[in-house]
Amino acid sequence: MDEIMSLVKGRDPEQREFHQAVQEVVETVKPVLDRNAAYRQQGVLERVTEPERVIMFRVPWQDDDGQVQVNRGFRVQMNSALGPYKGGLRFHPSVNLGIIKFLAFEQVFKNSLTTLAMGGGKGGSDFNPKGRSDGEVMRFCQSFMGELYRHIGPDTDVPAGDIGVGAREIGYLFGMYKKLSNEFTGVLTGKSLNWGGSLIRPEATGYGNVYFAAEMLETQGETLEGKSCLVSGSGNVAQYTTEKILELGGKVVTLSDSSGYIYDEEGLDCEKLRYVKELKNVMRGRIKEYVEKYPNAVYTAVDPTLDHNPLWSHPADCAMPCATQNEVNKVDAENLLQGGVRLVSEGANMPCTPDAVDILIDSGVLYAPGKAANAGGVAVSGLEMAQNSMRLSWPREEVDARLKQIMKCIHKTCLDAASEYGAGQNYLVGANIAGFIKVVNAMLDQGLV
Ligand code: NDP
Ligand code: 2IT
Repeated sequence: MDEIMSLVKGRDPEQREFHQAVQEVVETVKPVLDRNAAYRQQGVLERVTEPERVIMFRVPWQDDDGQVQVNRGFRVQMNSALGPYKGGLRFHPSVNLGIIKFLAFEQVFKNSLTTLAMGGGKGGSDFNPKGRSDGEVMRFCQSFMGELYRHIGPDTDVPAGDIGVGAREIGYLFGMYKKLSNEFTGVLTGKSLNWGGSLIRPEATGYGNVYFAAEMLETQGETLEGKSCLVSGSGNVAQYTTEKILELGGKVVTLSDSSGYIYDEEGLDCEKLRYVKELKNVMRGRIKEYVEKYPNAVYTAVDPTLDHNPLWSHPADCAMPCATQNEVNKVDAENLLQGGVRLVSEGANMPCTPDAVDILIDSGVLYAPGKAANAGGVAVSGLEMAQNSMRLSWPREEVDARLKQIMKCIHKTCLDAASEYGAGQNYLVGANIAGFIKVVNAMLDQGLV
């Protein structure tokens, strides 16, 4: 294990988030390698931690003042053992190769858990869409696709959204792909409904996260009814996590963005959530505006130099981090326990730091890692691909029922794998082991490629 970590770190010393994601998987799959000598002989860890292909490219575009801007584009095609590369695109100024590699690595095991035939990949850019006009976003997306189109395709690599990439960006990206390739195909998921999108795809990550949390609670004979929840973020995943919690009778008291968070002691309701969707998706505003509309709520600006985020200090039963990686650290985890939290389900990718995860699991919290809990998004992307191939679209109830079934199945798969390897109800161990075994067995079947 030390050998593989020093290999990975030695190759790319600056890619901290990638090391973090690899370390977690390598540690938890050790018993799998101990049981099967072929894995070690065939160098599966060395192979699975090295992307099949990395594409980096210049993205030049012109802003509204006529100034030339240059961003960097990425697509990491991590693993295609189970199907075409599949995974989102992130547009955020913090994006670099290490971040995209960590996300692509997580995606491989997540996609493996979904039961669908999808390999893993991820892409994006350090472009910051915040404050940019629709015209600027369109020109950026067109330039980005001007290079990306030659590397993707419905049977090769199918990107989707992630932070900073929603329905608007997918539309501009799709338009340019169609023009360049002269083909109308299911090359992207998260498309709008009237030209190839799937019902429930916008909702899928958040709904799936809550379905997974409900499954975990059911093992204790409990439900979400009456439970108070801390939710972070206010984008796609946070909005639909909130919507499903409310539908199941739970209470959501916080939402956030990168500047701060709101605490609404009365809890959000459908009307307040409708306002948040309008504020974030249409007006593209900030979460602090919530308290102007609902003055009983309190906004707290978060000082990034603080050693913790006060959002996680409020008393609650459940926490669903839905913003970004490493947003819950050791101090936050201690504060969650102090506040009575008994369930943490990761809507975001790797939102808890490794020491936070240890604290939560050691104290018996029901903890669901992102690669299991947020797999509903990519699962419904897989269902969008299936519908596109058939040139048919399924009704809302059918997609939702399939999503629910897939989340139930992932939950069971995690528990079965954890129990087979003597890890009790440890969902982290279960998700990593089950996701890993399926991928590496497919790799071994397909030879050294
Ligand atoms: P959105 O862009 O819709 O929303 C992101 C939210 O997180 C915003 O509220 C944003 O605030 C906040 N945020 C982003 N970066 C930071 C940061 N550095 N610090 C604090 N807050 C931040 O993205 P999504 O909701 O789609 O994605 C959220 C998370 O869920 C990500 O980890 C993503 O990888 C993961 N995910 C998304 C899936 C999907 O289908 N969309 C599927 C599975 C996982 P601000 O406006 O200030 O930037
Ligand atoms: O992290 C993720 O799973 C996503 N951003 C969704 C990927 C997808 O292809 O739908």
